[in-house]
Amino acid sequence: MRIELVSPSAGDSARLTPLALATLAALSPPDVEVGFSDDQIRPVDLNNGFRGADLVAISVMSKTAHRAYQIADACRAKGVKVVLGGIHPTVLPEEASAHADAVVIGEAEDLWPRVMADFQTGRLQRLYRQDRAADMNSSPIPRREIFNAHYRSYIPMDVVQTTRGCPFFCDFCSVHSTFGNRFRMREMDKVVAEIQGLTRWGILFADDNVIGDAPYFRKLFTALEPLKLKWVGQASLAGLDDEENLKVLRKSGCKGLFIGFESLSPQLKTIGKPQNHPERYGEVIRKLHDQGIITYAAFVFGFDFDDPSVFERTVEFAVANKIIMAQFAMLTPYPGTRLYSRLRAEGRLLRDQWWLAPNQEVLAPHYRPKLMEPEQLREGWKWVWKEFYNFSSIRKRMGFWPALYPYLAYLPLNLRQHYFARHKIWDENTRPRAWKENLTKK
Ligand code: B12
Ligand code: SF4
Repeated sequence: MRIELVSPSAGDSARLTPLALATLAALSPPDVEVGFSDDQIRPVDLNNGFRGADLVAISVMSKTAHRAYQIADACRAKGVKVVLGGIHPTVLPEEASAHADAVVIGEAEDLWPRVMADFQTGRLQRLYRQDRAADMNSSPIPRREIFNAHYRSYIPMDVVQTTRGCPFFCDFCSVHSTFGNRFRMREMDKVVAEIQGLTRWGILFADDNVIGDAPYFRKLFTALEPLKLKWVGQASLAGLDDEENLKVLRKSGCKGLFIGFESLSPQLKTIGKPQNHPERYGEVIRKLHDQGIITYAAFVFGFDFDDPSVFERTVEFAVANKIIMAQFAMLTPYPGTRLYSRLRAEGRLLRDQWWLAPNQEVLAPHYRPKLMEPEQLREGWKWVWKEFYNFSSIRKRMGFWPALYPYLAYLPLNLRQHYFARHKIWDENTRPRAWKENLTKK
């Protein structure tokens, strides 16, 4: 029997190996042959995909739902059975069910072995629902060899997860409602053993907040010190005031942290993010830079307290504080979030199921902001990308901070983002590069 694990694409995104699918591979019975397709790297041929597969399993985020359903429908038209799982089908199982033979609601650790057993005995069910949060220690070491065929196409980092869940309640986020509002940790020995077997240049920790449980984080990352890792991860501002955490970060080889600053407004608590204190952002950035850790800052535009002056203020702050990398997003009402329910109740959604639109990127925002028109939000967002990554601000942000080495290391990344800002954001050229390459080759 052969299964095909599929990562659908919705546009160019960071080329990182999808950990969920390596986990599914490891949870599959050993006698099952496992194939893997990454639609971003080699676009799935809808007329002729996955020959020889008995079952196709697709991992779906809201952003990739449209493409995932397209692939699923094409497979089913050819008589191949399809299972959908991941955050989007977990939140909207009925919608997903219209495109699948089975939908998995929740984490795979307990459910995937059941799906496989049922499929093998011809008793596949329509829905599989998790009845309790998975025990993180039941998660096997992911079978990363499924990525070997695309080895060179990925950023040379292995993706590792140490915790799931988040105790915060940001109202635009799906994590606390889907993965629970407390941290679930993996046993340290298991994490260390997994990392010892990795071969790529660095590691990206897929935890939502790698320093979230401070005692666990300190113990684990101190144990990792002898491995001389280079790693990046995501962290909440809540633990970055703590000097001890900063020291552990530096000593364990942390090179950069993706941090949800979200906004410079003091009204952040109204969206469930009281742990962020904008008046202290500058200090946190400086402290991280002093430890040689770059800040990859995430900002969101379009909150109810954002007026059109937000764009210029944010860029000014980011350049003045020498933020090396930043990501800017328009507020997006993901299904299953409090934000989605509220905007819907207020009659402010422009498209209830925006994720089903093939050109959702170009249509965004998908709701009516309070203090500006939707077009102002879109134009302001585009302007920010262009402004932050233009050559003049790259020069101002990087200088020779704090030494020549980081300058050399991060300049190419900024130049790449300069290209991204101009072609993907400004010119609205949103289709994945590989799709075009494929068309030209034909
Ligand atoms: C790492 C990560 C990324 C990486 C992805 C790397 C990669 N290739 O996998 C990068 C940085 C590229 C990324 C990008 C984005 N991300 Co992201 N990301 C995450 C993060 C932090 C962890 C995901 C992860 O790897 N988890 C580890 C694996 C093992 O767990 P898992 O994926 O949840 O899978 C488990 C189950 O869901 C299930 N499962 C998953 N797939 C399948 C499939 C089948 C068939 C089955 C049976 C089960 C199953 O089983 C797995 C094991 O239990 C999550 C937050 C989170 N906690 O989930 C956000 C998250 C998934 N991202 C999110 C978003 C919004 C984005 C972006 C749109 C951001 C942006 N503005 O660009 C982009 C979209 C990328 C794209 N594809 O176009 C949202 C998605 C919300 C939604 N409703 O879709 C999340 C939930 C964050 C949030 N705060 O809400 N992301
Ligand atoms: S801190 Fe991050 S993961 Fe936790 S709820 Fe807020 S945005 Fe989501």
